[in-house]
Amino acid sequence: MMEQRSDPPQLAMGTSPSPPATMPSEAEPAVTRSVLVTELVEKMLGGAQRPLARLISMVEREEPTAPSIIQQLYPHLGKAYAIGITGPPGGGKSTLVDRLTALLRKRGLTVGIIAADPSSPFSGGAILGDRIRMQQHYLDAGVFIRSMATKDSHGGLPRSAKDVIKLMDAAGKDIILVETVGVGQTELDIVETADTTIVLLVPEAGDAIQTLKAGLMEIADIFVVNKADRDGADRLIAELRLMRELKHGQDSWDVPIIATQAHQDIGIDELYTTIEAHRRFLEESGELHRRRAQHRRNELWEIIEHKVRQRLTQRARVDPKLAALVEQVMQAQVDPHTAASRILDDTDTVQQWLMPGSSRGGPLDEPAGEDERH
Ligand SMILES: Nc1nc2c(ncn2[C@@H]2O[C@H](COP(=O)(O)OP(=O)(O)OP(=O)(O)O)[C@@H](O)[C@H]2O)c(=O)[nH]1
Ligand SMILES: [Mg+2]
Repeated sequence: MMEQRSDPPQLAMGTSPSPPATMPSEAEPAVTRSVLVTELVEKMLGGAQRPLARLISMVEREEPTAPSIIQQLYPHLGKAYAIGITGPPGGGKSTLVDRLTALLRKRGLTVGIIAADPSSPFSGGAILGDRIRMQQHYLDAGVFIRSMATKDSHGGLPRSAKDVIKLMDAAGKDIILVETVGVGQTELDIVETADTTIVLLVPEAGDAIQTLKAGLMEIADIFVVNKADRDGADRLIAELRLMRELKHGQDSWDVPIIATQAHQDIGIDELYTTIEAHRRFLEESGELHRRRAQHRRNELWEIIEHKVRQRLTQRARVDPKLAALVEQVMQAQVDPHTAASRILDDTDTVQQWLMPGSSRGGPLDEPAGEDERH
């Protein structure tokens, strides 16, 4: 499709804070914006790439229209299959994603790629490297690539990644590949997001795995030992097998261990066959349905937590009483537990915080609020 060809910098856009020139301006009336959104969603559902890119940007920036975007595309979800690939920095995740994408395209499947880049000084370089590596896919209208900055320097997925997956799903992508750098706990994000989670390890990481192994077993649906051309690959595979033995019988899915050499395209076919087998296992056992239901429930709590926190921080900015309490905590004059109880026990504050529109007048014009704690 010409549209993507004329708009190649989608990867860079994901991490760039500056909106594309075609974005609605801040001053644009809400009605115009909602008409625009509906139009964009329709075009995106028809498979157009540029509206997809624009909607992703809106969702990523948490614009006021973001919830209505998701609401509109919600009936069109559920066809895509999401595969998460997590592992240490430089392990070969992007190379693997590139090779898997080539394989999927040969089989006539369309692909969405989300590359979560740690917000580190190196990420600029990683994005550039990925762009060069995945050049062939940038020219392919059946592939949509998006890079997103991660929550923190250790990796993990940005909160909006789940919505970006929804957008790609609604846009008709068959398979969505999500690459995240996993260091310790951050892999959990991907488990909460993907249908199949691949944990990629490399021989060099052998020792680090010792400390992580129990956790990794919980996370992985499939282990990939990439850079199998390097020394220590056999040892790593043996260690993983041993871990699996110990866990054997607890689950009906025995986590496969696949050796790959992504840069040489070795092992990719076997990996995809294994992914398909896992998908079949999830579908036939009803586990896919359960997993997705759980993900949706957790996502609901996440959204609520995020909003509650966001509103409270906003409120602390405009409510002098709350701001003063926060300051007292910062100065160690009040302990955080006492302060938290005081906030949560204050009916007026809680009401204003959870339902900002519930009373006339802003928090600052509400002199009655001054003596709410007596
Ligand atoms: N020897 C060897 N090198 C590989 C293999 N797979 C990938 N590489 C190389 O490893 C380097 C890092 O690969 P990437 O695909 O960028 O790794 P990544 O995990 O995406 O890295 P980050 O996204 O920066 O964390 C590149 O130079 C690849 O060519 C492999 O199987 N064997
Ligand atoms: Mg990468």
